[in-house]
Amino acid sequence: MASPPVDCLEHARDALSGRPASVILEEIAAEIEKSRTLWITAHANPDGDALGSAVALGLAATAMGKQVQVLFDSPLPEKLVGLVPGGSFRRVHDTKILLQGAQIDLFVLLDTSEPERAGGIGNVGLSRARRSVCLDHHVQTASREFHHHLVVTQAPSTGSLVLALIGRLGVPLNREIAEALWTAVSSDTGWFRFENTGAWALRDAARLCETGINIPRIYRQLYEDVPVARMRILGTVLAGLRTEFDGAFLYGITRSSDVLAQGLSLADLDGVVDHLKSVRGSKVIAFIVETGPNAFKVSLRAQGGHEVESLARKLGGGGHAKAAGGRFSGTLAQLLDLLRAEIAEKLKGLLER
Ligand SMILES: [Mn+2]
Repeated sequence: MASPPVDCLEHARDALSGRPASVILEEIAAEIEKSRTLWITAHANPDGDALGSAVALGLAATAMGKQVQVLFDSPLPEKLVGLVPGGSFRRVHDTKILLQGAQIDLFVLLDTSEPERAGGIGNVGLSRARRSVCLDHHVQTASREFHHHLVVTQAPSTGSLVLALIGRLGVPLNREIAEALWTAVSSDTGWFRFENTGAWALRDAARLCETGINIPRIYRQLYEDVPVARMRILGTVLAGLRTEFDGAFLYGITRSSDVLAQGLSLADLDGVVDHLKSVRGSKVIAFIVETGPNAFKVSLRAQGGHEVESLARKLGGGGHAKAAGGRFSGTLAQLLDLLRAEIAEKLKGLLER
């Protein structure tokens, strides 16, 4: 029997080109070394991986004497903002402002390889920068607009790629960089519980831990310290859970108007879908948020041999095999019919057995 592939960057390949990931990482490191001015961003509505990766690389490049701006043009959840140093990123309210001034040397896009997923900054960055790179770990749909792109789908997080990159840049890990990267790796692995938790994620964890970061503080900030209103919303979602296909398809629904009425934002719903995953027998899990009349946001999770990335893609979204999401315009009945049809197809092999 063949032994499983070693779970590390050195054995990984870029999903698009098939070239060794470590070679491309060297090229990206060289690109950063020769740049003086950098813009760094990640996908819109940043999660822990997007924010943590961008801030960590920003801090490292700043330590190298570069002029760095870490930019986001969408609001950031307060929870996450508390995990990175004040002033380590900038919220851009109007991306037109970025079109003024001199060109920059390098644009870095993280945790997505599709510039349009970074809001306005993606395309503005590409047009303003002489050179561009992206590092990502989502199922590849990468355009070839970048001078260097690295998409490693088996990487537990983009933060894991950034950690390796910072190593190649020769920047010593300090506590601030390590905390940002811990935020990245731990949030994408669900605090080292999801299927992307393996030797790679745990080696990263050990390395970051050695800098003396305060892990319980980050845990409390990420997963606890929630407003009681979120618990109430979660309660209504749980009370309304539905199952179909003998429990293999599990879904919960809420309305954004209910969430906002409780003084919460949609970002406060992060993690709810992962909670639903714990139900016995569930294989495909959907958390549906009605965001407006005939408009829905759908978060998807898969267990065991199943995947939801292709389903998310049909909803105009994407993600990972086991965790993905998209949006739907139409009635709830139409959305559920679409999900049922897709899930019936996915479960067919299993049910026939
Ligand atoms: Mn990620």
